[in-house]
Amino acid sequence: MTTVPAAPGPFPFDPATTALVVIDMQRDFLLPGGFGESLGNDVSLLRVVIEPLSALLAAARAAGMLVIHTREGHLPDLSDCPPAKLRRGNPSQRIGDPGRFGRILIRGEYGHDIVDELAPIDGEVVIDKPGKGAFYATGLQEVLRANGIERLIVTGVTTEVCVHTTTREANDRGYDCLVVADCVGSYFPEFQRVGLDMISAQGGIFGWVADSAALISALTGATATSVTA
Ligand code: C5J
Repeated sequence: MTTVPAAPGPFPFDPATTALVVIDMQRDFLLPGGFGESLGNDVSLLRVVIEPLSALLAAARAAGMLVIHTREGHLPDLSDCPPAKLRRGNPSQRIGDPGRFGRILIRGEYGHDIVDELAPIDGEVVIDKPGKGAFYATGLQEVLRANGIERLIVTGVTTEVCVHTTTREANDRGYDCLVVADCVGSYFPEFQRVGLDMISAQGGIFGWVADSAALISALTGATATSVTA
């Protein structure tokens, strides 16, 4: 067991029973010229996450932790995409439309995949999810159970959407979650700040928040003993 300084208080964890979850670090959200930018967003606000998250990913791998990546997206025929999600808003491009990096948020397309810097390696789990939360309509719960996971370290994008939804889903299922402040990103600075505050408020209503530097230093001295891929 190791402990990381966090808000609202220390977060104790054992790397053997803790998974690093990397949410939706996909080209469609992060690359200049991609879907995220076509919605009028400044993707540099998400891209700042890549460097600290690469360092955290390396530390988690070195500590032998289970690493789980997620990708938001849909089947090519869009049969898993609720019409309400397709209709939402007034974007110049919609899910399934041709984009600069292939059909937008469609499984198998270049833009749907994870950015090169954070590409999964052999043995890591990749969860394809049609919703914002990583538990909805996926096998995530079974993967966690099969690996004896009790706590999650949550990273990725975007803070107030898929990171929040997944953290809330995990919290409701009994997992203690640590959200890593500089390894989650939002297109909206005020949502980033408030999104993080909402997690640790009220004594940690959804979980804990810490910086990657503190987490990496806690991980450096800790090594997982058993992880089933
Ligand atoms: C969004 C996500 N923001 N991964 N997806 O639509 O947060």
